[in-house]
Amino acid sequence: MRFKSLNILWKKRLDPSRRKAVFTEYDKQRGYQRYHQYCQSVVTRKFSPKDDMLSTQGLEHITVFDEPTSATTLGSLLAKSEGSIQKENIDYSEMLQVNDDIFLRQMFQNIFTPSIDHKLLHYFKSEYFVYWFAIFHTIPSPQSRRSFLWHCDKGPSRHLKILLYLNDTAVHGGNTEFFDREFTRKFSESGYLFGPVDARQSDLSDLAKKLDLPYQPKKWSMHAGDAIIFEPSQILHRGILPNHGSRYVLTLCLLPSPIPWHTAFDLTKGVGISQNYNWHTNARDIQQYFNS
Ligand SMILES: O=C(O)CCC(=O)C(=O)O
Ligand SMILES: [Fe+2]
Repeated sequence: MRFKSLNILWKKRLDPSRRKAVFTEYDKQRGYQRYHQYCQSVVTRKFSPKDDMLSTQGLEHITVFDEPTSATTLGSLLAKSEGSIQKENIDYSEMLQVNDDIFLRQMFQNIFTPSIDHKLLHYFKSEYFVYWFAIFHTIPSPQSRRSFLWHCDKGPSRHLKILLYLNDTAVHGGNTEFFDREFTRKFSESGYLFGPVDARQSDLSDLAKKLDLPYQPKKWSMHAGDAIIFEPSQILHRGILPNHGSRYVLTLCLLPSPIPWHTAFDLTKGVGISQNYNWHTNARDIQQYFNS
């Protein structure tokens, strides 16, 4: 009897209809698809077709900074940090608060090199902007929770995150693992995606086996200045906690934009426009920041 009710409870946690429900909510009901189409309709820059890994698989490992630039950037962020925010119940990670607009604008300018800019322009087929950014400092901790267990982020189907490692995997032992878009889509049949946070797992191999899917998570040895660009709502991912040092990761959340990122940055004073990293209830409200 006890096992039967546990089984029912578990089944409830596995629900294949959730993926469609999430994308219907964000893309259609909250209007993120319409907003994206609007951004595409006003793009003036030209971009040529690309079949890079980001387009074909939904994730790509790139080098953004060389080692010295990464070290200088991290040093400046630490020096400029005016404090940190720790989320409730998360004692292994904090977000550094840096408010120097001029420094941040230059930092983003250094990140959005012509080749990365073109990759993003091509991915969105529109301009893009930094919806929010955060500098995560994570320390060694024995127990993986939340974003350190397998998940997809809730949100529109077409948005991107950049995880820019400011120090080396070798220095801390931390990393991030991923499955590509095709695996994640097939795996969605298991009903695991977008389940309750407390049902997240560190090992999906049993569920993958039931679906006859090869279980080969991707990860790269992240050197200081390396980044992963990925579609967080369509790509299963999980952080790997550091085990012998501090891990510093700059996370950027990118959305399509009707105007280039630097104009958006100037209009929003560089703070990003998402309140507490939450999605706007209606994507129409994002446009108002750019009408001036
Ligand atoms: O910290 C990590 O490696 C993963 C973070 C994550 O899940 C996210 O930024 O969506
Ligand atoms: Fe995530």
